[in-house]
Amino acid sequence: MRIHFREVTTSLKAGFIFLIVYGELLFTGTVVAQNPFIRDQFTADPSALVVGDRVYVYPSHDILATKDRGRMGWFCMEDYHVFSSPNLTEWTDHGVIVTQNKVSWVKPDSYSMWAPDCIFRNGKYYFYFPTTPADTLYGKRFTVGVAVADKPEGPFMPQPLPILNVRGIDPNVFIDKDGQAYLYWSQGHIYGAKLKDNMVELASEPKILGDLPDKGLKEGPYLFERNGIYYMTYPHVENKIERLEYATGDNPLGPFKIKGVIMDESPIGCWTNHHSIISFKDQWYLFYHHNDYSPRFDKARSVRIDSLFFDADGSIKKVTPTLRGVGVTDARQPIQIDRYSQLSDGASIVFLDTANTFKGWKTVFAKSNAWVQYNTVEFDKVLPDQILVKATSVKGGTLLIHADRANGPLLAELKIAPGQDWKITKAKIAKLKPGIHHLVIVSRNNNPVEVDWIQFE
Ligand code: FUB
Repeated sequence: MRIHFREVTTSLKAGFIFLIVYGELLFTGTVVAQNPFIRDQFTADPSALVVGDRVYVYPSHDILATKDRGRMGWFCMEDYHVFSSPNLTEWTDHGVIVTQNKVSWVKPDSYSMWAPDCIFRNGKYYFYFPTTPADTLYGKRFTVGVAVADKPEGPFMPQPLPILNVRGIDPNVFIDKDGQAYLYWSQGHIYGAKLKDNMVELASEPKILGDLPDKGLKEGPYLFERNGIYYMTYPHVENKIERLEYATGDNPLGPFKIKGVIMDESPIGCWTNHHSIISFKDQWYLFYHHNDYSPRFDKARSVRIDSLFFDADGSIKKVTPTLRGVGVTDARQPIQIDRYSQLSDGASIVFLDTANTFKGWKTVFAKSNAWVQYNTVEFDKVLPDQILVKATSVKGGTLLIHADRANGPLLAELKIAPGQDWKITKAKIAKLKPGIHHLVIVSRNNNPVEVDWIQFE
C-alpha cells in the first residue's frame, strides 16, 4: 500500500495512525526513520538541500525491471520523488516531481532517470536530472535536463530541451559566494563548467577536472565550500567497487589535491555509492545510499544519513556507516532496536519477512547476555510508567532493559511468555530522569527471543 507521510506531525506520537489525505483513507506506519530513512520504496543518489528550517532530499527512485519495463538486472528508474523533514527523522514524501514520459525530449521508456540535484536561485528551484534523449542531436546516451519550480516540492516544469554541450550523468550544481553558478557532471572523467545566470545554459566550455584519480571509475561529483576550502567529493573505484573520496582546492574548478576517503566500500558489495553533504543546524551530514532492502541486488538501493565531522585543518573524518543514523527518537514511538548503535555477539538482525523486506527487521537474541544498544532516546517530562515490547519466544525468554549502558540502572524486566506468535508484553518501569538516554536490551537466559520493537507509554 502507498504510504503518504503528509500532515502527520501532530499525530506522530500515536506511532501507527490512519489519516485522510486528499480524500483518500491511507494507512501509514510510523514515520520516524533511522537508516534507511525512506522505508516504503527504493531510493538512491540522495541530493540534500537545506531550505529554511527543513531539509529536502531529491533522490533517484529505483524500481525493479521486468521483461516489459527497462532492462532486467540493471538500473530501472522512471521518475523522481522529493522528500522533506524538519529534523532528519520524520520524512514527508511530496510525491513524484518529474517523470520520464512527461519530459518532451526524453526517450520514452528509457528508464534512465539517474542521480539528480536541485538548487535555489533568484526565487526558483532548479532540478537537474540526467537521462537519455530521444533525439540523437543531444548524443545517444545521457544528457542533463532541468525542471524549474517556485517551491522546493514543486510543481516542477521541465525545460523544453536539455542543457546544450553536456554529455554525461550525475549533475551537481554549486553557487559560489560571488554568485557564479557551476555545473558538474561525470562521464569517465568529472567535468565542470560555469552556468549562466539563467541556470539552464553553460557559460563556459566544459573542463575536465584532471587532478582527480586517473584510474578507476569516478562519478557522482558533489562540490561544497567550507571556510574558503572547496571540497570536490566523488565516488571512485579504487579497488573493486565504489567508495566516497574527496579532493580540495581554492577554486570551484580546481586545481584540486586528492585528500582521502570519506566512506569505505560497502561491506556487502553494493557496487555504487552516491552522496551529498550539507550543514544543517550546526551539524554536517553525509547523505548516501546502500542496498538495505535488497541485499542480493544492488540496483535497488535505499538512502541513509550519518553525521560528518572535520578535523581542525579542514580534513573530513572518515564516516562509519550506521543503522542508527541521526536524530533523536521519541520514547513513546515504537523504537526499532534493529537499527542499533551497538550489538553484541549472540544478537543479530534479520528481515521480518524476506518476501517483503519493506516490513523491516527484527532483533534476534540467541543466548544469555546477548545485547543491543540503541542510542539517543528522548523521555519527556511526563515520564512513561511502562514499557511495551513486541516479541516472540518459543520457549519463553526474559529481557532486561538498562538505561545508558549495559551496567546502567535497570529500567524493566520483561518476561516473554512461551509461544510461536508475536505478542505485546508489558512491564512497569523504574524511575528515570527526563531527557536523552541510551537503552541497552539484554537477554537474561539462553531461550532465544525475537523483538520487533519496544515502546514506552
Ligand atoms: O543511480 C544510477 C547511477 O548509479 C548514478 O547515476 C550513479 O552515481 C550511481 O549511483
